[in-house]
Amino acid sequence: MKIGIVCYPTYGGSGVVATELGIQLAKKGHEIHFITYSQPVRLDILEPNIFYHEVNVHDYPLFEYQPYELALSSKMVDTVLTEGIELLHVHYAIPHAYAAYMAKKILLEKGKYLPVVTTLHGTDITLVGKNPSYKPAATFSINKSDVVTSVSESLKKDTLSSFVIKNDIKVIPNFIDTDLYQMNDGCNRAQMAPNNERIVIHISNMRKLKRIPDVISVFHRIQQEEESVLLMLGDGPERERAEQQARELGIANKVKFLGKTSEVRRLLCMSDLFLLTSENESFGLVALEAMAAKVPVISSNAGGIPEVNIHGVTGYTAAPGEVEEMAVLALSLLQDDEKLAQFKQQAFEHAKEFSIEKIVPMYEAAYHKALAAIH
Ligand code: GMT
Repeated sequence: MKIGIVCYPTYGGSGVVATELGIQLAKKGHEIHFITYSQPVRLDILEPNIFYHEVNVHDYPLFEYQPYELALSSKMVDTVLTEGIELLHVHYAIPHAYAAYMAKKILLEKGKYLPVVTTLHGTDITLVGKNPSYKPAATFSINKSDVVTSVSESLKKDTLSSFVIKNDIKVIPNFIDTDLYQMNDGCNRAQMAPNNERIVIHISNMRKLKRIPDVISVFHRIQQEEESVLLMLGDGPERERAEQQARELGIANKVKFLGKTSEVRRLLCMSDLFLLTSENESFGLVALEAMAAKVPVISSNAGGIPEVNIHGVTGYTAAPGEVEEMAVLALSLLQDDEKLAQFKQQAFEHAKEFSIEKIVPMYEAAYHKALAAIH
């Protein structure tokens, strides 16, 4: 199949999933055309069957806001016609599903029917999409997609309760290549924990909905009873406040803010426990990444997280904001070598349920369904 993939090419989870999906589909022989405003970070355009088409948004002094959707629709039309693309798969509804609908209408005028598959990822529904400024357009474009998928049962439920959706929504969970997380050269724990402390880790874009102060509070409580360090990976608006909080609590020497790093897998490899305290999270791809690296997860039970982090098996969950409960659960693992080893293995085994081999064919089936709609 010749497939166009549209996504946010940045570090966000939806972009990561879309890029990995494109790479895996290309390996299976499909021709994959990424249509984005910059090259997706994890994309190697020299790989066979992978093509990249940049959306150019021209600056014009009259515009306070550049009309990105227009440029995207135009690029979709142009790429579909010149490359013979059979189907578009857009990740994150806003504004991609809307731009795809416009492209579809333009192409119809030219006698070409273009099926559109829309994958809902999270805040496109739970935060941005619900906003009255976007809701009518988001509802309309989701309903106009030929096939709609969501990354968790929880997100499907949220979508159906917040929007009037006429389409069926197929749940296709995110996936992971567990092989990538097996470090053959060993994990150099001493680099981060010279005194053999436990290593706790958090990774996010540090926005408000991640409840970053809770991460620091949970760790503050952990380190009172167990020698440990906290690795904070990623960056975002809540980082400065968290650094301040760590200083005020007198634990700044134990909390290492490492920023946006490409060493995520090596840092996960040396970690004992992952913290994810989000207020809302449709899936929690980062929790799955931790589990693939054999790191159990202490998380909130928000949104789709419990579909990934199984309470009492791959880690533990508690209601968002239940800092004390999360800390006690974390300590129950960190203070028991045998239990920690067992949870590490269980986390890894469960991560394998989200393998490429299991999930990618589900997308291929969705494409066949969308294509069948033409006839
Ligand atoms: O909202 C975000 O944090 C970004 C968003 C994205 O587009 O990267 O993440 C969402 O999609 C990820 C991939 O499907 C999920 O793993 C995240 O849980 C989800 N984020 C939220 O729901 C907050």
